[in-house]
Amino acid sequence: MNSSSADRRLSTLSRHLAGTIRNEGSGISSSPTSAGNSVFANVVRAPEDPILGVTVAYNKDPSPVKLNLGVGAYRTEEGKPLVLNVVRKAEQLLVNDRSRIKEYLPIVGLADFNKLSAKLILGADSPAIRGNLVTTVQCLSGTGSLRVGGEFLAKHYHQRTIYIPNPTWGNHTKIFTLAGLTVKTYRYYDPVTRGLNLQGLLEDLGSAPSGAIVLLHACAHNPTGVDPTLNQWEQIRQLIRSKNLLPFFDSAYQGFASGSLDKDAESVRMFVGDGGECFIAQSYAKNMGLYGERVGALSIVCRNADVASRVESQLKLVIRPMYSSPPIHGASIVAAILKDRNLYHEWTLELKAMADRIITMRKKLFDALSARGTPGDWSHIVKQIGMFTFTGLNTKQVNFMTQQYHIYMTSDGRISMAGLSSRTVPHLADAIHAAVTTVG
Ligand code: KET
Repeated sequence: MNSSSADRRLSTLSRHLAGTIRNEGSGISSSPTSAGNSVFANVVRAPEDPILGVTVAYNKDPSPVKLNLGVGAYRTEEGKPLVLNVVRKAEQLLVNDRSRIKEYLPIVGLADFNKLSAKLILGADSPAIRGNLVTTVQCLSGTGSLRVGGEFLAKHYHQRTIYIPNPTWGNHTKIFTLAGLTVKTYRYYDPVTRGLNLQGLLEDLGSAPSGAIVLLHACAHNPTGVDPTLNQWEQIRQLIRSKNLLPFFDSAYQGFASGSLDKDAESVRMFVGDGGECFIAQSYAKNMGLYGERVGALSIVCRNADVASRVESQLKLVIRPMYSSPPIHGASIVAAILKDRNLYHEWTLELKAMADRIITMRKKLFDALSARGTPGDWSHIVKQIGMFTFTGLNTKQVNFMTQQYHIYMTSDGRISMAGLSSRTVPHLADAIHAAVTTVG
């Protein structure tokens, strides 16, 4: 899809979200008292979410061989969800501490959690943190952090257009549109090379209006698994700074790309290191396995400490009427782990083990397809980074794999490698082989 057709699709979607497109013939129901007729009789059934809806379909399938490779959620070799040992330990510490209470947190969340989260993404020795240039607020995981950042920008920033990569995580468009921003896309992925379209990216950002916001995936780009090299990041940084564009990082996979927390933060640190301003949304869903605890943070790096503190005062006005203050449990787990040397070290080992298991799955799937002589070049399976493989399978092939093999994945051909195990690789390889050889 080229950028202009992607933009047309976005503008239709944004009118949908704003509620200005209605079904033919629908109108406000005449009277709430008319017998047997609901005042909501005209509500149209919404489609399932393109990612979370895959799990809904999977749950309905009675087949014993079914496999859910839709949502990006880590599974063990046994195919089970994983609670990290270090998380269990931290929870035990919290439970044993009788001095802990359940009072409301402040609007901005748990102070320790905020400080430690900024340190985790920016680095322990970050001059921006030392200079009090960073304001961090605890939010409802990555999604909530993006939304709070989006709402703040729509209210206080002069340029309301945000450029997101094409393709990107499907929820980005909805989050930023509903926050009140205008969403446009920039070229990112080249399906021919299955790599980064750096030229297209630089051209599109080069022609963006001065000041426009640019959404960047800090690492492990979802859904493509294609990240810029450090050299390419540097070119992107120079362009963004020279045009006064405003970078907004989505960091949902720190530690999951390379297995190293510091390495996966290099892109962000490069931008913060130049002294310019930037936004960062962090999620602990994947790297601490805290999915359902909804724990994340929004950091805004400002030019000076006074601006940072005024920005924070306005973030509170965004948060208070939205959900008042964030939940206490998940953030307490994260803070307990980040502040204790031993727990932190244990976390890095468990994180590395998750990242390594995913890399092993990549090798196994690649070998299984090679062994079957499946037509095509599958080297991207081992080259791509992070939780997902962007297979290149089309929607028809995906549907075929779901119907014939009970394998569930998003219709764009993305598979969550974290949901795969040694036991299920052969089944997936059989399905891909059959899809490629029988469905065009
Ligand atoms: N950013 C990206 C790039 C992302 O992939 C996700 C989740 C999030 C933010 C938000 O995660 P949170 O749980 O709010 O911290 N992605 C997976 C789950 C989902 O779609 O909700 C996914 O793509 O499968």
